[in-house]
Amino acid sequence: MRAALAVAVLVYSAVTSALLRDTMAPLVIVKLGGSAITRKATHATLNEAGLAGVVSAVRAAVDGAARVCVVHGAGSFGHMEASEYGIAAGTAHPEWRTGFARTRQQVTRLNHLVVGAFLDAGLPAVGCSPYPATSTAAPQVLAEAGGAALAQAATAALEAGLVPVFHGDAVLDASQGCSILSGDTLTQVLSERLKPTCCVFVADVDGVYDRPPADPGAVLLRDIRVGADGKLSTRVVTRNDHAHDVTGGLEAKIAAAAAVGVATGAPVHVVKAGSEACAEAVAGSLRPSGGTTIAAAGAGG
Ligand code: IP8
Repeated sequence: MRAALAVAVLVYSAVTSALLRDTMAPLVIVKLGGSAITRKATHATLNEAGLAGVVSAVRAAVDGAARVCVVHGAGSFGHMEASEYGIAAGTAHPEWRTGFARTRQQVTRLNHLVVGAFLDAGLPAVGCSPYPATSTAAPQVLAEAGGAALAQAATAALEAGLVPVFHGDAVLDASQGCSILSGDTLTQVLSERLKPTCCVFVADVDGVYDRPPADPGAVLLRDIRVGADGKLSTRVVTRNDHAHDVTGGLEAKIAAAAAVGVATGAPVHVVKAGSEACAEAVAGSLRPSGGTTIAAAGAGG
């Protein structure tokens, strides 16, 4: 009887310490920008090197016991179709249904390729689509049930030891019939509900610059603080170089990153795919050696 009790105590403590270790492992939400994993100017073309850089960072982070939830944008898979049929603005186009379906075909095709790259690296990645479980109440505003469903799907996948891979999508919308739900909004909603250790936006440049990075004299901003009102501590001049981008370009991305920082209190890193800083950030570093860290004013670090 005493031996049985001792065994039970041993099993119980092994199980609780495993659970504790799992819940204490860093949780990182990684947004792969369309500009990092696709060639934005060429229709439906992957940026193989950019994707490979991110896949190896996630592989190393998972090997180091981090839990990683991935979200990716559409890049050259979907923005062009969404733009042609005006899907972000609703159902005014006479053939919006065709445009909605074609946009989804492209983003899910990209999701299939991204998941494939993770699987090839030995990671148990599972594609998770916002449509049809999720809809928006207004553009970029998730219906309450949709936000809860996404967070629940991500949590269940992570608890099962899987790597969920969400993507920006075309969704039905209560205010205008249909809309585009960007990967940045998804990242924001998942971060608010999952409270990650940190959030990482992977880009095709080293971080956020004070002006477009190709402009003479552009300076990389290592730290940006965000006030409770969403105002940034530093002025950032942006320019949208991609006419097809239906979700607002860099300005919208910085706003989403800032909102994540304010809502979660966690640092948000903007790093380049394949860089050392990318590997560090994806592994859960609070202060990677490069890139830009966006954090709420008053947050530690
Ligand atoms: O590239 C857009 O997601 P994003 C998804 O993260 C589309 O803005 C175009 C269907």
